[in-house]
Amino acid sequence: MWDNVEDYIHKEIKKHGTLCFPLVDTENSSEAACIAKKAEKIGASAILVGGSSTVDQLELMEVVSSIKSQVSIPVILFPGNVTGVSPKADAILFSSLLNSESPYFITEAQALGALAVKKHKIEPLPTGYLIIGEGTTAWFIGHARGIPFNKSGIAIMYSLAAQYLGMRFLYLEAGSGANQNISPQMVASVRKHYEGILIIGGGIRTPETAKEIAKAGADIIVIGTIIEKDKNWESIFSSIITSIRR
Ligand code: 1GP
Repeated sequence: MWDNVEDYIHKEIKKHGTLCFPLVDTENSSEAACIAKKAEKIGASAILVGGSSTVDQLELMEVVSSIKSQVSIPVILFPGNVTGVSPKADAILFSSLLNSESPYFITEAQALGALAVKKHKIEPLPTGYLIIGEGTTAWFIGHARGIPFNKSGIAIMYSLAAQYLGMRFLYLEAGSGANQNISPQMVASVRKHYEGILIIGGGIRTPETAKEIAKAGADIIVIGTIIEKDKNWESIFSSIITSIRR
């Protein structure tokens, strides 16, 4: 069991190497709980709930409560806006979209949401959020100036800035359902400089890709679309976990 989600994540990384967090859709609470339960059984270390298009807070609350009733691993919010804060969650990726062109996604949404995080005693995990590439929902909604996939140097600059600003988590995001995942080369370049917990997500669909990203230095790999769209997701998810674990 765990009291503090950040400590738990560190211990899990020490134990297993790279971890896998499924990102669960907020549209259907009974299905979400069932998916989360299966994912825990397969080996997920935590469940992420949210995304850039989560806007219905009542639905989100139901989904978080139903997942909480089914799993014993942490349920972590992954907000794309203030509407992504929900009372029953254990923790929140309290993120700043560092390469947004809109101050709203860098500090304003965070200020609007902060008191609710405190009130509901949700553990904040300070996270630098960086969008790589363009054309995805996260990129569009977040007014991101996407870092080109082949510009690892720019990703390094932002990653170090996140570290120096005290962000203990860094999420490199290609966007849900992205055609292209973040390259292992970019992950390895960032890994050389960023010392916190490195999360990679977007467009990862195969155990082979997940393995390369893990080997390049990712601490956590996020898998969303496969779980939502692929009937065979349990077997793919299981292979991904096997391929990234030490
Ligand atoms: C999205 O990084 C996550 O925020 C997961 O991406 O849906 O492409 O797996 P996919």
